[in-house]
Amino acid sequence: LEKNPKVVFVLGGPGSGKGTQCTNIAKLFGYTHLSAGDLLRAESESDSENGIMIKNVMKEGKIVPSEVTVKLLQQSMWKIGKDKFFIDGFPCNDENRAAFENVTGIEPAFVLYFDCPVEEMERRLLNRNQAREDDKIETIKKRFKVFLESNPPVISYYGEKGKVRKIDAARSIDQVFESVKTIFEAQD
Ligand code: UP5
Ligand code: MG
Repeated sequence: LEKNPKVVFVLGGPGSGKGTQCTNIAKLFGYTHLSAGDLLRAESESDSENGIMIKNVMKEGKIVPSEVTVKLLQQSMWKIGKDKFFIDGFPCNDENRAAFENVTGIEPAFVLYFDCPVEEMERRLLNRNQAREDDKIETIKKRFKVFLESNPPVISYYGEKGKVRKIDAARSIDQVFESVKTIFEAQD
């Protein structure tokens, strides 16, 4: 790519609605939606050398090593070749964040942060279709623990740079969508 694409990180706990909102808002504002979790799940199903490792890490609700995730994200952006991306579910921790910025040279334009109480996120994940291996209650609890430990440093890092747009994600899908839309109308 001649020029780095514009990147918006979309963060929030498991079940906060990142994927749901990205799907709707991406179309509206001409972004390409990349879910780090989806890329990792696809990679774990392929016969890549990292497949088994990724599967095991995800089953434990832990964070896959940065070099793997950053490479997948970077390759996807190159392959797709568009100029505006939502990166959903990444960076999970400060190490992810630093690795992405160092390797790609990209700083996000801003960070959407879906703020949602754990009880509501748990309800949503348990109500989902149970198709995802990590939507079992034991793994859900582990994902929450990792999120609560690892996400605050990322939010404070970008918060200090004035880049965090926090959204109350505990409301209905439509209400959250309206808030997200307002943020993009103000930015774009
Ligand atoms: N729903 C959505 N919005 C709702 C609303 N406002 N009101 C009521 N219901 C709502 O939504 C979840 C469910 O809630 C759906 O059924 C939806 O209809 C409903 P969704 O939009 O899917 O929420 P999302 O925030 O995307 O939740 P997800 O489960 O995808 O979150 P995670 O962050 O846990 O999952 P992700 O796929 O990003 O990561 C999975 C794993 O991959 C991680 O645990 C980790 O092991 C690994 N990973 C890494 O190692 N590194 C990374 O960088 C990323 C992931
Ligand atoms: Mg998701």
